[in-house]
Amino acid sequence: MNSIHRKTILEVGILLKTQQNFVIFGHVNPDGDAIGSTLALYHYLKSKEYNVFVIMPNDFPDFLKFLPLSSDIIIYEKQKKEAEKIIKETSLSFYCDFNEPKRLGNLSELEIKLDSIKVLIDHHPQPSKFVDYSISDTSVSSTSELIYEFISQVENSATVLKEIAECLMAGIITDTGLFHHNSSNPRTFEIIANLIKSGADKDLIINQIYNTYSYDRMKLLGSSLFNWMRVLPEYGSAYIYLSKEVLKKYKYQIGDTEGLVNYPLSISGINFSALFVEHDDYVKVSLRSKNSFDTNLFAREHYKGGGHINASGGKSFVSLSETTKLFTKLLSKYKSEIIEQ
Ligand SMILES: [Mn+2]
Repeated sequence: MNSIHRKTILEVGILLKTQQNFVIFGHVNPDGDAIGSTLALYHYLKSKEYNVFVIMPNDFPDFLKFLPLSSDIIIYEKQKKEAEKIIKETSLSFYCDFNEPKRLGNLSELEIKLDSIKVLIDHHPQPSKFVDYSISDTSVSSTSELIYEFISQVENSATVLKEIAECLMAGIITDTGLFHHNSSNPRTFEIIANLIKSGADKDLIINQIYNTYSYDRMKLLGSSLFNWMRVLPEYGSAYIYLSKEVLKKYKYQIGDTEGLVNYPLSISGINFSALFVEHDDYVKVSLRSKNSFDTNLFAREHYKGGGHINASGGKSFVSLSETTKLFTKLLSKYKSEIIEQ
């Protein structure tokens, strides 16, 4: 973490003491890092007896609901009036794990008009400038890692409250895919060590997140790999496509396709993987790579999305079959970038 960020953290640390009403926002379709980082900050500010709320644009997967106080999270889609009242009264807003207002989904218009002080804590590339304070660092594993740096520096302590440690551990574990990617910096493991010292039970957290599939989810995984995966060795690529009918057959719940996009990368010679999931008005696109092929650029260019080099997402607004056809066409254009690395 560089000295500019250290300075900003201390500035924001001082600023906290002058404010009372805080809101912490996460992004649409919140993942483990969005929930882990916001909830950890929530526990911290609550322990300081501030008036604080976490607001998400929409609901989050069940496998994250074991996290302490996750039931306090306000889901804008379900609790509009309550959320609007809280947002009006807030004097300081935190934005965690995203860096563009549009990632707030249906909340974005309402929120950005607000004249509260804005603090960004995030690790995605190319942040847009809409905040007063920015702790934006693409070199860390996750936003949860930055929240750890924030709390430990403001408190001047390497250990944190147990609840904070559990949330941050969940965020780091999910954003690195169990330390498969974005985790080659020794600092990440120093932080994990400090979280264990703080009382977080690593094995329990991994079991809660990864070993709590429903039988239907497991069958969806089997079917996805057996029936709906196409492997294109000539492009070093593979994709999985899931129609609404298939999702219905396996009683799809939010979070059931989480991690599915990583499976094709286990095939030798496959460097780039995509997952296409059909929704009512669009096809959700997830992209992963295991070399330096930049999925963030690919998602920005073709799917109105973005993310990181090795993990990105976006949307396609043509049919599922059209989406996979166009994708295959694009592969021939990117072939050398995907393979020759
Ligand atoms: Mn993240």
